[in-house]
Amino acid sequence: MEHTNWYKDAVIYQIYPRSFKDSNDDGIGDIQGIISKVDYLKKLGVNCIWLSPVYDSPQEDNGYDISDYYSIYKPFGNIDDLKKLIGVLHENDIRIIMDLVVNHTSFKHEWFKKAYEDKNSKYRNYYYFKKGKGKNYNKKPNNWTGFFSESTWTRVDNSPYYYLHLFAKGQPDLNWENKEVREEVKKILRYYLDMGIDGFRCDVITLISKKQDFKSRFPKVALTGKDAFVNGPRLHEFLHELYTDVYKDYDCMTVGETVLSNVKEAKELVIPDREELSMVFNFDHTNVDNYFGIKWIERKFKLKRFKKVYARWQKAMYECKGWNSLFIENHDQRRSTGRFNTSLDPKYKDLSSKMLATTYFLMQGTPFIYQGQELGMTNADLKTYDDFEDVESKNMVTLMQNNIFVRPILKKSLFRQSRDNARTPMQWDKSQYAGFSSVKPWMKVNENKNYINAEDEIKDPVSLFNYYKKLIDIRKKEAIIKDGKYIDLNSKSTKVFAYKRISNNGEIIIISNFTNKVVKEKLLSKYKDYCVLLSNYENKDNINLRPYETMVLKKEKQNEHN
Ligand code: ISL
Ligand code: CA
Repeated sequence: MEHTNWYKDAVIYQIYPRSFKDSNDDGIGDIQGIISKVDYLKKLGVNCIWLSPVYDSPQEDNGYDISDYYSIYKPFGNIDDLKKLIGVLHENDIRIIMDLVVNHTSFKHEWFKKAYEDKNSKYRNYYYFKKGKGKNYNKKPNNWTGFFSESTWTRVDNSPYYYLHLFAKGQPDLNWENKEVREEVKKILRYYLDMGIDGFRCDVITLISKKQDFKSRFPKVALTGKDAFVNGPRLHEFLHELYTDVYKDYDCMTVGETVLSNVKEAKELVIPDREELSMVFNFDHTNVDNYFGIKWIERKFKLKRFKKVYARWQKAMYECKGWNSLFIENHDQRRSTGRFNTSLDPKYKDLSSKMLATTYFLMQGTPFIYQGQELGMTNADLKTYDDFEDVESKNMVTLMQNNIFVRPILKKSLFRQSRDNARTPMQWDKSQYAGFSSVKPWMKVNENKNYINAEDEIKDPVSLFNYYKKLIDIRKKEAIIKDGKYIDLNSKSTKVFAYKRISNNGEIIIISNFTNKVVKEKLLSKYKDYCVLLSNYENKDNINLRPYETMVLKKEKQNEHN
């Protein structure tokens, strides 16, 4: 099957089903709810959705813990609903990629249940069970720590054995060394591709291969053992195997969530000849406001650092002909409004959100929009520990309760960084539950639904929503955005982000003021003859940029002037 690389022309909208739209008044979003909003997606102009997990799951990690890959979590609907959704989307020329969570399953998966109960079951080898150390095996097999601030080992009741989980206890890691596990994964892939799914967002795909020594590693502040479980020795081999045995037969795409990978490692996953993944989803730019990639340790945002990260990734991907994703939000990140130097001040909120949107959207790669981002939705109003829903946040609370030394440092950053911030119900209108549901939703609706909601945004011609529509249009019209080379125009400026996209088709300039002050900018006079494709202010000045001003400029072809 020929691969058309359609994903290079895609604008992908991420749906977190639990919080998108409730169709049957139980307070939980569902697939029928998504179907009822396809016209909204169409209006926005996106041409692909990424559906966060809808599979059957005990929801310890909101679906990133799957107990049955072939059925749907009941409150979300059933397989027929999913088929209907695929059909309706396709009729509207919108593709759909699903979340593929195969680094781990849920501990309620049949495979794990059998493995846990019976040491001699063949499923034992689907996971990692290792004997503990010391007298009575009371010590864990090694000192690794996982992503949710706890040991990666949980003991099997009344047994010397422990099982490995890089995430929560309810998310045991699959043993990819076992060929049978890989065959199971291929079966899942084919099942959904044959159903009409257009591709997969591959959850924590850089963790699937582990160094097999299972030795303790030098202790780290977080993620001790990561050199043994990130970008492991057989990662490339496993991905290539999935490609040759499955992906190559479908015109599908794969986007790998490449946690903890640097540019060099990421490139190796997407160089087309290697036949592994279509694109990567990296976090270097979302780590600019923390230290050591640890989100709990806050670091002041510096524009120069932000630009440097983008320049590095843009250059690397262009040169290796790989492909990147462009995003500023997802279900694991706090909202971008109020982040990356943008402002929550009502005077500047919209202006600065448009500015950030323009800046990331027109680079090379496939842009993603996380639900509500197009409305300028803001962080959840989290006040007490009881407000947390997310397993990661709850684990942090336990950690703080057990360790008074870390408490003062972590408390503030927990509220600031909790993943719950991005998971509040979608704000459709001003009604009591924001049009998400007619009953009290599973998570509290943000009070600001009264002035941040889809209904108002759609009506207002200069809203953020309508601005995103224009950005999407520009991407559709201008081939330079897809193919052009990226050139940083003023890497030294601490206030202005400016870059050029250039190809045989011409050039496009993006200039953004990341401050709330007027800034003198030489580039304005340099490009004064270029025409303005889009801006968040009405008339352009050729000397100064106004607070959070952003513009997209294009050099007209010579003959177009005549
Ligand atoms: O959000 C994070 C921690 O603060 C990230 O490190 C996150 O855990 C990492 O990006 C992996 O995320 C993905 O896999 C997790 C799941 O909880 C996330 O929602 C998912 O996006 C385990 O499946
Ligand atoms: Ca529902």
